[in-house]
Amino acid sequence: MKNIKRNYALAKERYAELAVNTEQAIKTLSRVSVSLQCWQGDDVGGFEKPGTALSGDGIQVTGNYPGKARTVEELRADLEKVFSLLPGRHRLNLHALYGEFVNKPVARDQIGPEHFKGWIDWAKRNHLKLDFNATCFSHQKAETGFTLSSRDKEIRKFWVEHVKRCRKIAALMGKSQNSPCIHNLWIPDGSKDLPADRWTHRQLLKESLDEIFAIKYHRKYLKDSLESKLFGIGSESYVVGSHEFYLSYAIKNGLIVCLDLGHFHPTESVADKISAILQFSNELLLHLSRGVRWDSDHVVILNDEIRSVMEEIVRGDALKKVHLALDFFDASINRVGAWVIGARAVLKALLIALLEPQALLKKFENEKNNLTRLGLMEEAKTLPFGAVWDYYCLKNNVPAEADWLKEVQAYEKKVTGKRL
Ligand code: RNT
Ligand code: ZN
Repeated sequence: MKNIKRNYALAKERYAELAVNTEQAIKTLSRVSVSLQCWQGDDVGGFEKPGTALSGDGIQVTGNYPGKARTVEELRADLEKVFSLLPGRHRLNLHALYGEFVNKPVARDQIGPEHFKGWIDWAKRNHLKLDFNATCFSHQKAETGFTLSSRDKEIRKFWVEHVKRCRKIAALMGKSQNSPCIHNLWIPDGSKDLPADRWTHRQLLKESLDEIFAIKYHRKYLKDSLESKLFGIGSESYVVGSHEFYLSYAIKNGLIVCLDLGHFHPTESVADKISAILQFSNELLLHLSRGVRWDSDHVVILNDEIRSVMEEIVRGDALKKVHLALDFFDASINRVGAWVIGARAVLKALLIALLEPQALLKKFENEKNNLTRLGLMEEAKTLPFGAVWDYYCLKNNVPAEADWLKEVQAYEKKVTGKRL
């Protein structure tokens, strides 16, 4: 602890030489909330039917590390542990299949606020705000590979009703927490092999969305976002809700687009898209994830991609416009630990961006001094941000350095490791 304070004092001096105020960076960081995905705790299982796992249609979880949450109580306990290891105040992102359908299955086109009252109360007690997602996958009515864009009118009607109900639930959450709830919509619709007709499904999706969003809620309570994807398992050749589709739809209708870091070509930069989209939209949602080969949902780590995304947000002074949410699920390692690694990596990346000698970099750029600009960018990579991070953790009474690992291990011994 003595070292943490001493290291911080030295780092603070070093940053000051580059016109960076570490105290200000810490203050800004402490005001940012990241929305944590409930689905990391049980491999996107949910509570519709106890013991069911994510079934195909577009996303997949691999691994069978013991200790996954099996009940609402277990999931909440795990989340409380995770939040206790993160500096700052954050949010919880729920999926519709996580409602409390205790002992009586409820059809997705029948769900209502009553199934989420427990979550709302729990969130209040834990000073957390909620976000929400319709669940248009892991369902018999999604098995053909099409939901909102299905050619079958009955199937479409079912999913339209589901999403309508989800938005209603989300708006209620927003109202009761005094902070808008973001409702994000991702659907798995697409096809494995070459379609002969790419047009009809997109037209049907547009019609379904028009019906869904005809119902208006105050933005104080609900903000709607749409998430595209490049391809999925079983939708390799065609995805109805592509980036162009949703970007166009969102801009035209005043909705928010959600960019998932794992949903683009590997050489495409999501960081570069932020300043483009925000010229035409007031807000953006990011699903922070890590694509590896075919999987778009590996645990987030402090890599170049996440760092450049945070840099872009900070350089554009866009922290109020960009909503940050985690989206990964890994069943092959301790799930609580995976959550913590991803969430802490995001906060670290943001801190590093806040500590960037931005004023100097922009000055050199204006002076066309490109060698110094590049040189300083290189030097900035080895500045002592770790010392600032540890100090920030200490200040927030959460484990600094690698101490969170001990806590996760103790929790495994006492709790998750005992789940059979
Ligand atoms: C799937 C999307 C989507 C899901 C969650 C569970 O590829 O990324 O966001 O991960 O809705
Ligand atoms: Zn996502």
